[in-house]
Amino acid sequence: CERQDGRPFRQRLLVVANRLPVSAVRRGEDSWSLEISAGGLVTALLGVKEFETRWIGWAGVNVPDEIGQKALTKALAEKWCIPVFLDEEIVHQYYNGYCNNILWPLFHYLGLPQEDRLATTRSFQSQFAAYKKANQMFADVVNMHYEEGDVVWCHDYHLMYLPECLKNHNNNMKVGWFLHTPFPSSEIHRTLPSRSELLRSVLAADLVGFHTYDYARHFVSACTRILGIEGTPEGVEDQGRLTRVAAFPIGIDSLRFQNALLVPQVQEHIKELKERFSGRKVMLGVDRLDMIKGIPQKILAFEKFLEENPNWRDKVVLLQIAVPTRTDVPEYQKLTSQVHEIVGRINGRFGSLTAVPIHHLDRSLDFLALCALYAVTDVALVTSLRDGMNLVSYEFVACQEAKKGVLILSEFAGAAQSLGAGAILVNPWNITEVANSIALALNMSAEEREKRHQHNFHHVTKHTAQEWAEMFVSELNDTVVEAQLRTSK
Ligand code: ADQ
Repeated sequence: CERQDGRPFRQRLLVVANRLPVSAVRRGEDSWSLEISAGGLVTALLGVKEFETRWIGWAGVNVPDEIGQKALTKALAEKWCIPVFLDEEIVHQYYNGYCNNILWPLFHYLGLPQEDRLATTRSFQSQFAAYKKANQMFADVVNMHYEEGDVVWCHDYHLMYLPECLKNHNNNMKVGWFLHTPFPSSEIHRTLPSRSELLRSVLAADLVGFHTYDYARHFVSACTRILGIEGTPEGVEDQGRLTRVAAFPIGIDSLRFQNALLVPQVQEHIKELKERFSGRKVMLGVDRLDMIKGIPQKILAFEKFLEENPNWRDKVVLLQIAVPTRTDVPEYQKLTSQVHEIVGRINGRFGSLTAVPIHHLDRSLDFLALCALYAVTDVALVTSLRDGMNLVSYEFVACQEAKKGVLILSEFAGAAQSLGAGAILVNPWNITEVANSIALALNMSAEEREKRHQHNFHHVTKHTAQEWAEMFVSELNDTVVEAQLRTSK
């Protein structure tokens, strides 16, 4: 298919997410420096060559003045990014408030905020109003840049009100929405005061996607029970209009990880790590320091393992790399202190003058250092209490062709549905079960490890991030064509 000027036609994909895939730092009144932050979504979409992708989102900085906004808009355009400017008050109410304090814990089964119920109810209303206002601001930017034939792909719980805002403006727009977190059971979702409004808004999209079939099922049940409308094998149907609902499990760019292991600097680092931990098995945890990741539970299980297996005490080390997030929130500060306290106690109990059983780092590692760590690991521990998918488990598998290490994986991570046959699945709340699984993993025969690894490696290398993005967008295109055929009949 060609344009009139003879250039090949590539459909434009407008990816709308709360944050742009760049970090912006102001260098002067009208100058900015930008750094690409390569998260899973960016690498997924970089690999998709059949679309011309534009990103729309918040740059993560407050830019109150027009000169700064103009300069940032210009700088971002070179990275195919379009900013949405949010002021501090909106960010506080919409992002810190409604998104992170209400939707994030609720979707991970941690419930609504408990303290001072009346105050919460009052702030709930203003936070929801700010959420809707912010979503409308995203919609205004999309509308300004939309061209006929574009595909608009909205991402995550920050933008549940966006599909409705977009369709109200232009009902012919092709709109998809994908949730990166779990969608909880309808019994949990129904506790949310704005439960119906959010569901109705998401249903304005043409295609709604989740990581797993279970999350899609929970969403359809919530629509049936809360809105009283019908679920069908394809999705949800309301007054003759179908919203397609389906599972699209995300993947990673596995080749990027495999190739990184060939870089001389990484090989050198692997050699150093092997020497540093020689004679000991390496266990690894890599998480954002968030309640949902089950870090205290993981460390307590490791303590129980050391208690019950004295012969392993000087033969194993747990490396826990935890990137701090939301450091200004008291609950997260409490979590950090709790983790430090448990680690200190265990190192005091089981350490010696020359070695400690747990190395805990409160920081992010760069990509190549992370790959080297994955490669030298014997056992990876992912103990999320709930997790939409969990890409760390995929990244570990991608880096294990040589070692064929064991993955211990929470049954409450979406990844349990794809990597379950190769991993040891655990209930992270059951400390004894996790401790026993550590023993099982460390004592596993080479044949068993090989068999389990091959299963997972096949999955991770076959179902990539690029495939995920292509499948979602092509399903969205097909859904819209089918809907047009249905209405023209
Ligand atoms: P996250 O909750 O951020 O993502 P995850 O899927 O594990 O969780 O992705 C984290 C990413 O950050 C990985 O690429 C990992 O390498 C990186 N990372 C984590 N800790 C790090 C550290 N200490 N140093 C360097 N890098 C680190 C959300 C959902 C997930 C879902 C993804 C994608 O919560 O469930 O899998 O989106 O949809």
